[in-house]
This record gives sequence, structure tokens and C-alpha cells, in this order.
Amino acid sequence: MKVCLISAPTANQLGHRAVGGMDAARIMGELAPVGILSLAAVLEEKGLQPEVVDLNRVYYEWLQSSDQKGTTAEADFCRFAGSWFADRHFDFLGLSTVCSSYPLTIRIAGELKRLHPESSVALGGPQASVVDLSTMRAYPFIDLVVRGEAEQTLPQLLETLDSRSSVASVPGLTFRQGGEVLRTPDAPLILDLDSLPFPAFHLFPDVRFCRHFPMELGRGCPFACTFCSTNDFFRRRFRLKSPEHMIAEMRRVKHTYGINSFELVHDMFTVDRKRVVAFCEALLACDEKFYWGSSARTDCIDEELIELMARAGCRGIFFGIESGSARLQKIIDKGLDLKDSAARIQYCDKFKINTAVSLIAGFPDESMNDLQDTAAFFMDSLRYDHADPQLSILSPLADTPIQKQHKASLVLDDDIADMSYRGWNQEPEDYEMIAAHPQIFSSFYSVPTPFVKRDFLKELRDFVLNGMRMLRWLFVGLHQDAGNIVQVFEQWQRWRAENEPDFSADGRTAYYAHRKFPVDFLRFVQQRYIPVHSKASAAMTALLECELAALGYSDEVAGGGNKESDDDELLPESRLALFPGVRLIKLKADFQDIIQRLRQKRPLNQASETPVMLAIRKNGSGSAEVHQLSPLSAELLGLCQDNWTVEEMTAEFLQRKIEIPGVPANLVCLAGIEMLRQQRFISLA
Ligand code: B12
Ligand code: SF4
Repeated sequence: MKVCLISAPTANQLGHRAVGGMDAARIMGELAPVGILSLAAVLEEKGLQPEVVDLNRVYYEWLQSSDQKGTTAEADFCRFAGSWFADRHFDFLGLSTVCSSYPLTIRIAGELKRLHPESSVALGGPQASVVDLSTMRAYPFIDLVVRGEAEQTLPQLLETLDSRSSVASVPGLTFRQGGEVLRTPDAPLILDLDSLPFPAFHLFPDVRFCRHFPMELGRGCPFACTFCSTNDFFRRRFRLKSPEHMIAEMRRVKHTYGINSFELVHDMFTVDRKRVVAFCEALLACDEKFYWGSSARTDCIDEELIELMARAGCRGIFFGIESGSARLQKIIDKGLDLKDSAARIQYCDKFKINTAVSLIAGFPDESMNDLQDTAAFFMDSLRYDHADPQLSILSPLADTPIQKQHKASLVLDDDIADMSYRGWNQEPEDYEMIAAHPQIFSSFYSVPTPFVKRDFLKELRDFVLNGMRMLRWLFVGLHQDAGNIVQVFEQWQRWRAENEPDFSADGRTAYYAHRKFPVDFLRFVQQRYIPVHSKASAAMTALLECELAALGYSDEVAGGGNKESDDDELLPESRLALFPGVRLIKLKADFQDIIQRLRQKRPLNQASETPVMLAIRKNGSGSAEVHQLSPLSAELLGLCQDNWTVEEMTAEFLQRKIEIPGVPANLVCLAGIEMLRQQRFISLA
């Protein structure tokens, strides 16, 4: 039997112009569909030779074909995908599904059935599994849905299809019979995950470009958060691969691909503390070093465990915090103690574990106070260098308690809800499907939010996400000074309405992602926020001036100096200059003290008002690095700005008696110049 397993499209970022071939390969590698590859390995064990098609790669080829010719070879990606399969014949075509690209996947399935009416077209994965009946009723070209974990059921199904027997005996299946769509009982769970073979990564060549290799660590979370779909999918049965099995798989990846950093897939790894400890201890006893990340709840992890995990190579933890409001924590059945959550994030920061702090806004019961609490949690996490707060708007995933509760009142926003924001771009055909079938595509809808306007929510999300990216410390400062960033957001909206009456909500997300947003926003801080609202204007002015200097920058990236002259010996007549891309600014308050206060949440209005000088430069990734200079470095760089020679500078130091106790002024000057050259603040003019 010829079998093809097709991944769900997930690499929506491929359409971005800046993504080149290597970046694309890395993105696709890191999105390797672990589920499909696990199934392919099981089929290989049974003697089949399944093919795996990565739809992300097919999509990338389609984008490339359009780039070269100026127009797309096929205007429609579905047709392009179809043409890709036109000459390839399979008896069974199985497509994996995820909510964000479900309309597109169904359209592709339709195209495949049109081209190969004799093949069985089946869907599997988290989305089709829960909307199986409605999908098959709405789309007659889908022959089958395989629900839930499929390592046991798929081989059974293929055998049954091959022998042309009735599929009604295969568990976990939704199928057609006499014009009806029927379900067989759910398939049993796979309790011993160690019994599964090593996933068929050899059928997915892009995996070798990964920075963080995806490996399954286990399945199932016993909790019951009302917005979550994955707990029910794995039937809340917590399972973990044994440390020996995991380490053997990690070794195999390292030896095959030379990669020792892993994204260990599990919805909630730390349910059973003893087993986490056993895994970490096994890693520590291992003769090879592995780095890894996984997900946890902040109430199922403690300081001692975090420390052990860090020692065992943990470099990242995904924490679903969801809401910063204690009231909502109870309503959504998450039940986290938020003080503890904040403490765990801080502890991870101490051990240099990166944390994704995932927050959701737009719960149906959310009040303005709840929203402010969530925004506050977001902003407070920003104080930690290793924390990466994320803010999404609630999407009612199919078959979740929240979706079921609100299924009669789901709203389809004009900009196709929020899934398209982080998910797949929706074509007009997709939109028609979404609009016609709210139950199948509920994730594109929103639940009513009676206490907070939806537009307000969406703009607030754009505001904080881009603010954090472009103006991090100013945003933290505004949040602390004003008491809550949401108040600043409202003041900004009012100011913008007065000053930019033509602002339209249509291009809002693009506006916030563009440089125009920080330019306008800094004007607001300067003209309105500091004079009218600030309680710590000296500190806020210093933060503002630093951002203004960073923004007013040319695009020149530091590091582009003349390598030869950088290595040249310093001579008395050498003329000095600031290193290309370095800019100096004077502030009337101590920037370091301000940042320290923000990190520790200490009052900003008591920040030291000692004037300081900052050197700002852009680093390779395009963000600005800010360095507060010692008085001596400030003096030297000030003179370099005026292109003085070494001789002139030492003379100036001697005359002004700038010395360190016991070291003569000319030597202080020379040593300082040498040090600043090494740090790439000074170069020869
Ligand atoms: C890793 C991951 C990601 C990765 C990418 C994964 C990838 N390969 O592309 C990233 C971080 C990018 C991601 C993003 C998103 N994700 Co995600 N993700 C996961 C996660 C944690 C693990 C997936 C995995 O590998 N599972 C392990 C394997 C073994 O399970 P599996 O994939 O389900 O496969 C089994 C079965 O489903 C079945 N099966 C699967 N496919 C097929 C196909 C056939 C033919 C058959 C017969 C059977 C079958 O057999 C497999 C073996 O048993 C899951 C949660 C989870 N634990 O599964 C969420 C999950 C899939 N993600 C989810 C969501 C919502 C998203 C986002 C939309 C979130 C967002 N708003 O940003 C985005 C969308 C991405 C996009 N651009 O379109 C939801 C999907 C819910 C739904 N109803 O579809 C899940 C279930 C989590 C949740 N919140 O409930 N995700
Ligand atoms: S803890 Fe996480 S995985 Fe578990 S039910 Fe809640 S949101 Fe879902």
C-alpha cells in the first residue's frame, strides 16, 4: 500500500520577504511534525514505506516560484500543492491538522481528492479529531478522520483498507456508511511511550538545520483549564518517556545530526516532581551535555527543582500563566498563585533559564481591572532579562469548555479574529469557509467580551508587544510611574486622537509594527506624559532621552570599523574618533540607578540626579546597546568626538590633572584610550 502523510501548514512566517533559503530550512526543521514522523516510524516497522510531505516546504516552493517570475506560477497555493501531487499516486493520503491552517488543509484535501478520486483522503491531528463529524458532513471529499493518538489505529486502518474489509472495526475512526457519518469508539491511549520507535526524522531532511531539535518527551496533562484543548486530546493521562529512553534518543540525534539542543515536547512536563528529578539526574550522570527546553506550570516547580533543571541543561521553560488576575485564575480553572508564579519566573532568571511567560486577554468574564492585572504581570516580567512575556487574545478552540459554553454567541471579527495574527494567513476562500461553519472553525471567532471592547483589547496587545520590542525600559518605566501601563495606553490614545485625527484602525497592527509608532509615541511621552502625568519626571526624561538617541540613529551597525587601523599601534599623532555606530548622549539623571530601580521596583522619584554620559550603539541584531560611561571614559570619548590626537588628549589630561591616585595623568589617558579601543568605542580616525 502506498501511503503519504502530509504535515499541517504551520510556518506562516515563510511569507516574510526577509526569509532566505537557510532561514527557511531552519524554520521548517524546527517545525518538524513530530506526530507525523512518529506515525511514519510505526508504519516503517510494519514494513510499509510511507512518504512524508512537508506542506511548509511546498508552500515555500510556491512562494519562490512567484518571486522569480514576478507572478505566481499558480495563483492559488492549493492548485500548486495539487500539481505537486498530480503525478504521484498514493492509496492513502493522510493530512495532519491544526486549527490555524484548517481551512487551507481542507481545501488541499479537496484538491487531492479531485486529482485522485480513487485514493482514501483522511485527516488526523488535534483539530480534525474534535470536529470530525461536522467536517465530514460539510466536506464530502473527506473519506475518514482518525481521532486522537494514531500509532495503534493508523496501521490497523491501513490493513483494513488494504484487505477491503469494513473499517467499522477500527477504533478511533470517523467514517462514512450509507450516506451517514459514523464514529467507532475512541481508541485506547498509548500508555508506554517507550514502546514507540524513534521518529522517522530521516524522512524530513530539513530537520538537520534545526537549532533546537523537536523531540517528544511525553503526553497528557491532568489539569482542566477551560480554554485548553490539549488536555482532553490526550485524555488527561500524564505520560512520560523514561530518562533512559529519552537520553538514548537525544544521543542518537546528536550523533546523526550533530545537534545537542532540544525542544522537548510535552504540555506539562513537571506534573510528577520525582520523575523530573530522575530525568535531570540521568542527564547529569550522562557523559554528554544536552541543552533543552520544555513546559511547566509555575505551581509544579520549585526553586530547588529549577536549580537542578538548570544544572541538567535546561535553558528554556514555557509557563502558561494565562491571566494576571487572581479572580480570573479561578474562573478559568487555572488556579495559579500569581505571587508564586512571579517568584518562579524570577528564579529562572537567576539561573539564566529563558522563560516564555504566556498571557491571554479577552476572557468572557474579563473586567477592566482583570485586564490591568494581566498587563501588570506582563510588564513586571519584562524586568527580567531572561523572561519573554507574550500576550495573545483568547481563541475559543473547538470542543473546549469555553467554546462549548459560548458556541451560540461566537463573533466573527472583521479582521478574522486573532488566529491569523500568529497563525496562517487566510485567503478569501478560507474566510468563506470560516463564516459558513462557526463550529468547525471556532478558533477564528471570538467570545463576547461584554466588559472590555474588542478593539481596545487588540490595540492594547499591539501596543505592549511592540512597545516591549522597541522601547523596553521606557515601557517598564511608564508602567511603574503611572501605576499601570493600561492607563498610559489610554492617555496615548487620547493624545493621538487630538494630534493625529486621521489615524485609522484599519492598518493598526501594521502601524504598531512600523517605526512610525515609536516616533509618535516618544512625542507623546515628551509633550504630554512627562509634563502632565509623570511623578518622576527626571527619571522618565532620562529614559525618554535614551530612547530618542537610540531611535535617531543611522542604521549603521557597530563593528563596521576599519579592521586594519583598529590593529594599528597608537602614535602620539594618531587622531582618534568614536567607533563607527557609537553615539554619546548626556543625561541629567543616573541611568544605571534608574534601571536598577526598575528591576527592583524601587521608587523612581528617588533616582540619583547625578549627570551621566551614555554610549549607545546598535548591535548585530539591530537593537541598541546602552552603556553608562565612567567619568574618565566619558571625558575621553568626549574628546574623541572632536577628533583630537593622542598627544593633544594626553596634554589636556596633564593640564586638567585628570589622574587616578598614584598614576600620572598621561598614563591614565593612554590606558583609557587602549581600553576603549578594545571595547570598540574608539577607533583611529
Ligand atoms: C509544538 C507545538 C507547536 C509548534 C509547532 C508545531 C509544528 N510541528 O508545526 C509551534 C510553537 C510553532 C506551535 C504553534 C501553534 N500552535 Co501548537 N502545539 C504544539 C504542541 C505543544 C506539540 C505538537 C506535537 O508535536 N505533539 C506531539 C505529537 C505526537 O502529537 P500530534 O501532533 O497531536 O500527533 C498525533 C495525533 O494528533 C495524530 N495525528 C497527527 N497528525 C495526523 C495525521 C494523520 C493522517 C493521522 C492519521 C493522525 C495524525 O497522531 C499523532 C501521533 O499519535 C501541541 C500540543 C500537543 N501536546 O500536541 C500544540 C498545539 C498543536 N498547538 C496549538 C495551537 C492552537 C497553536 C497555534 C495556533 C497557537 C497560536 N495562537 O499561536 C500556533 C499555530 C502555528 C501556525 N503558524 O499555524 C493547539 C492546536 C489546537 C487545535 N485544535 O488545533 C495545540 C493542540 C495546543 C493547544 N493549545 O491546545 N505549536
Ligand atoms: S495546565 Fe496547560 S496543558 Fe494543562 S490543562 Fe492547563 S493549559 Fe492545558
